[in-house]
Amino acid sequence: MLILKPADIRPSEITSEANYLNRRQFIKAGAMAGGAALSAPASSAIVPAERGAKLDGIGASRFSTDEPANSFEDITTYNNYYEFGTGKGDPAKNAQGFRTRPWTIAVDGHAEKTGPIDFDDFVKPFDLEERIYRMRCVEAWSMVIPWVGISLADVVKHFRPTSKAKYVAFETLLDPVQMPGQRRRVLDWPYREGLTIAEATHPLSILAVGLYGEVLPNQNGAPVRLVVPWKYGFKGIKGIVRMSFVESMPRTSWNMAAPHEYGFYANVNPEVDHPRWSQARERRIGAGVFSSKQPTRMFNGYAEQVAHLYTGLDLRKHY
Ligand SMILES: Nc1nc2c(c(=O)[nH]1)N[C@H]1C(S)=C(S)[C@@H](COP(=O)(O)O)O[C@H]1N2
Ligand SMILES: [Mo]
Repeated sequence: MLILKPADIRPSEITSEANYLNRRQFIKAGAMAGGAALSAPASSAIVPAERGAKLDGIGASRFSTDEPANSFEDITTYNNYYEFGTGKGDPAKNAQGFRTRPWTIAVDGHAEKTGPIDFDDFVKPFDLEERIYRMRCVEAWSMVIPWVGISLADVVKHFRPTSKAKYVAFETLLDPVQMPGQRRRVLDWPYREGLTIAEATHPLSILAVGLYGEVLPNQNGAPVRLVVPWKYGFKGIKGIVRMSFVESMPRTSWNMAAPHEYGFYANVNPEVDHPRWSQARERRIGAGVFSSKQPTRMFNGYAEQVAHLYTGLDLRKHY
C-alpha cells in the first residue's frame, strides 16, 4: 500500500477525498430512498434555493468516469462565465449575490407542451443523478466534475417536440443589472447555445442542478446549466431561461463572435486545431506543477458512445 507523507498530499486531493466520502454517503441514502419507494412512480427532483444546500435522493450513474474528480475548490474558483467577468476568478467573486429564485424557464417552439414554467416545477418530474464527467474547455484545460443533474433526453421527451423540431436552442438570462459582464459588449447577449435533437436526446446529455451533492454554485450556472461531456465547455450554457424547439440550426454565441474559431458542433477533437492553438493536448487543472499535459481524446473520451451521431459528417468542416 502506498502511504503518502502529508507533504506529498496536495490540498486539492484532501478536499476531493472529503467530498468523495460525503458522496458515497448520499448515494447510499439515495439508493435507500429509492428502495423504500418501490411502489411509487418516478421520484421527483427537489432542488432547494439556498446556496450550498444538500440535494436528496441522488442516484448513481453508470455513465460516470472513475478518474479522480477535481476538488470543489478548483471547480468553483476557476470558471468561465462572461456575464460575471472574463477572468477565471471573476465569476466566483461577482456571482455571489445572483438571485436564482424566482426563476422561470420559457419553453417554446415546435412542441406539444410549451409555456413559461417555474424552475421548481420544471425539474420536478425527473430523477436526480450524479454524473462524474470529464470537461474539456476549448482553451485546452480540463477538469473532472461530479455533476448532479437530470437527463436532458427525459426533459425533451416530456415536452413532446413535434417532427418539425430538429434542434434545441438555449438562452441565458439577460439582466445587465445583476450581470455586470453584460454591460460590456464582449459577446452579443444573451449567451446562446444549441444542440441537434439527436444530441439533446443522447443519454449523456444532462441539465445540471448541482455539484458535489450540493445546489449548483452561482458561478457554475445556478439554478440550471447544460452539460454535454463530448463537446467543448462553451456548449455548457449556464443560467438557462429559455429552451426552444426549432427547425433550423440556431445561432450560438461563440460562433457569432468568431465563426472561424468556433463552430456549431464544437465536438472535442484533437485532430482539428483551433486556428490560434493546438487541441492535441490538455492541462488538467489542479494536477500539479510537475505534471505535463495529457493527450486529448476524440470526443473527450466518449467516442464509443457518441461517434455514431456524426457518421458521414466531415468533422474538419463541421467543427
Ligand atoms: N451563460 C454562459 N454560459 C457559459 C459560459 C459563459 O460565459 N456564459 N462559458 C462557457 C465556457 S467557455 C465553459 S469552459 C464552461 C465553464 O463551466 P464551469 O465554470 O462550470 O467549469 O461554461 C460555459 N457556459
Ligand atoms: Mo470553455
